[in-house]
Parts: sequence; C-alpha cells; structure tokens
Amino acid sequence: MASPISYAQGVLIILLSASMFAVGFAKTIVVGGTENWHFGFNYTNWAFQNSPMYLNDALVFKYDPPNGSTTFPHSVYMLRDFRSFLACDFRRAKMVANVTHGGGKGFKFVMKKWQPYYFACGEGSGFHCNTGMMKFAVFPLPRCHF
Ligand SMILES: *[C@@H]1O[C@H](CO)[C@@H](O)[C@H](O)[C@H]1NC(C)=O
Ligand SMILES: *[C@@H]1O[C@H](CO)[C@@H](O)[C@H](O)[C@H]1NC(C)=O
Ligand SMILES: *[C@@H]1O[C@H](CO)[C@@H](O)[C@H](O)[C@H]1NC(C)=O
Ligand SMILES: [Cu+2]
Repeated sequence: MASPISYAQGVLIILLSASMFAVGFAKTIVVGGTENWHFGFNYTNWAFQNSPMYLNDALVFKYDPPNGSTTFPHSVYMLRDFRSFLACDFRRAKMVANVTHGGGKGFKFVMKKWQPYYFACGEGSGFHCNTGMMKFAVFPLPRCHF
C-alpha cells in the first residue's frame, strides 16, 4: 500500500507534468493567418474556423504602422462584453495595441484568463469593426481534462 508521502509526490508529479504539457503545447496563432489584420476580412469566420483556442495560446496581430502610403491604420481593442462586441461600441473598451504596435513581428497577446475575449480594431470610430469586419470573439478552453 502506498504511503501518504509517495501519494503526495505522485500527485505533484502529475500536476507538474500537466502544467508542462499545457505550456509545451500552447500555440502562437497569427490572427487572420496569412491575411494578417486588415480591413474587409471576415475575422468572425476566421475565429470560427480556428476554434477551439486554449488558455495560454498567444494571438499575434500583424498590421503595418501608418506611413505615407498606408491609408488604413489599425489597432487592437478589447471590448467589454458581448453587447458592445455586437454593436462595435468602444465606449468602455480597452486599447491593447495602438496603431504602431502591429509592425515587425506583430503585437502578441497571451490569453491567460478563462473568459471570453472580444477583440476589435478601434479605427474609424467603429467603421473598421462594423463594415471592415475587424472583430472576433474567443473563449479559450483549459487544455487539460482529467
Ligand atoms: C462572416 O462569417 C460568419 C461565419 O461564417 C458569417 O455568419 C457572417 O455572415 C459573415 N459576415 C459577412 C459580413 O459576410
Ligand atoms: C508603407 O507601407 C506600405 C504598405 O505596407 C509599404 O509597402 C511601404 O514600404 C511602407 N513605406 C515605408 C516608407 O515604410
Ligand atoms: C504606441 O505606443 C508606444 C508605446 O507602447 C508609443 O511609443 C507610441 O508613441 C504609440 N503610438 C501612437 C501613435 O500613439
Ligand atoms: Cu482597422
């Protein structure tokens, strides 16, 4: 019969390997794939096709910073709730990346919490979110199931 100590050690090993497993398999996902983050691409559809996503997965938003020839700067906001997501209502939204953050290797956002995330581009007073379809929702799942 196992002693209490070896039982505790066994549980510890299981927990450690479970967390290593979760970290080891966390994915880095480029938002929009090769399309990156731009006006007029259906990101709701993209998110649907790339589901499920998991806790600690990283989303990478890639978009060019504004320069002389770029007519559409972009950004990344987190909307407050499903209602503001549907309406593209930015009144209580939080900016997570400004118009320059998406350059180079892009802006990386790690989904650490078990909650719905509502992302949208905040440019054009909601025009990019509404007409440009630059919005999507993700509810990251826990990776391990016992
Ligand atoms: C975007 O894709 C979703 C899911 O496939 C679809 O329901 C929706 O109608 C599309 N939006 C537009 C504007 O085409
Ligand atoms: C400005 O952005 C455009 C479009 O991404 C790019 O092709 C061009 O090289 C950029 N120009 C400069 C000066 O960075
Ligand atoms: C974006 O944020 C960076 C710092 O994170 C800042 O240096 C830069 O000036 C900001 N750009 C704009 C256009 O606000
Ligand atoms: Cu935009």
